[in-house]
Amino acid sequence: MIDGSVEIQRVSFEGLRARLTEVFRQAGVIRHNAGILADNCARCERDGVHSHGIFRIPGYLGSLESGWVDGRAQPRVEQAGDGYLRVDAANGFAQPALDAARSQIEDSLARSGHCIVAIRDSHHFSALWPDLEPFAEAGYVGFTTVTGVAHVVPPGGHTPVFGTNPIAFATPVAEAPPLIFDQATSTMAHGDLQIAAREGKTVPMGTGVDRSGNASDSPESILEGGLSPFGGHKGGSIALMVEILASALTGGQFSSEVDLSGHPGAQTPRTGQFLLLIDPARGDNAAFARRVAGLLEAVRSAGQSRLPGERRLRHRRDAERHGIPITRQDWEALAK
Ligand code: NDP
Ligand code: PYC
Repeated sequence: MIDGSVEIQRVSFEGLRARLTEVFRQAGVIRHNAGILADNCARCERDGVHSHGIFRIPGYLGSLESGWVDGRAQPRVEQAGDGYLRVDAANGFAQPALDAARSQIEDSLARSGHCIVAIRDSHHFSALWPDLEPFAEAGYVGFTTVTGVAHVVPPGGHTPVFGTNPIAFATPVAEAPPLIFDQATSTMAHGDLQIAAREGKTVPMGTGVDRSGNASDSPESILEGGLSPFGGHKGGSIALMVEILASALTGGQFSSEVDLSGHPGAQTPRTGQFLLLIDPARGDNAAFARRVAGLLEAVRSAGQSRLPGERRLRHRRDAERHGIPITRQDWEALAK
């Protein structure tokens, strides 16, 4: 199909994952971890989360090629208490670190009905929903958050301190896919700001500030200055909480401590990730998923026409039927 001057083709999920696995392998990532990263990236592309799909490949490669992240890292999992795991990602990616803890997480959930996972010295460069979705499909409520590179100024400020610090929450819903929301705690994800700059667009006033702390609608100026937290001081407090959970509690670096300057091309944040998983049906609460379904129905009846995750799942259904749309240029670039 020709869309304007851009030629779009449809590729299968398996085809895209295989090509991405090869990309990570060529960049020196061990096979197991390459498969995990490729799967994650292909899921984002399939679900229309373009700010965290193949758009991110140059950033992954820049970090790998500059030696900033270790594609061969072997995570270490420590049982820190009942239902409490600490994971040292050893300067590798966060998703393989989470995978390394998976069997102990499942044991904790079966035994205690909850699990806290504190991952440190990890790089997370993707969306968070893929980390939670399998747990929510298995019946667990989940919350996760990560810190990033300091791109966000505190409320009223002029100097970036926080990362775009996303938070994601997932819950089972009776007779429906899990409900998952996954959002930056900044007005906009940094990836979307980069895309707006690339496309020559302006952004709404309030999105961020220029280098001097003045409000700006120019993505280029905000890239030099900083994004604002969403929702003024309330979002600022949530971004602060993320720094405390995903960095202070895990033992990872704060966003403001991440120094990419010695690694040209590196983009991935070397920080931490916090996860909390709970079995909601424990303690005679078997009605949980049914009650959540009822609550969502009330929200719809009250007039909310779009619930979080619905757009993403619509993209997924379309991709499952017709293939994942990708420009020929991107597809060929991945092959190189
Ligand atoms: P969006 O603002 O696009 O969406 C946030 C959430 O709200 C999604 O769950 C979305 O569902 C939902 N949503 C969007 N619009 C509506 C609406 N009108 N009504 C109801 N629900 C809605 O996300 P962000 O730009 O803040 O973040 C995008 C991605 O970037 C996230 O996946 C995040 O994890 C990732 N990110 C990762 C970072 C990292 O350090 N690794 C840092 C920052 C962001 P739906 O998906 O269905 O549209
Ligand atoms: O889009 O803000 C972002 C982001 C930072 C790290 C990964 N994604």
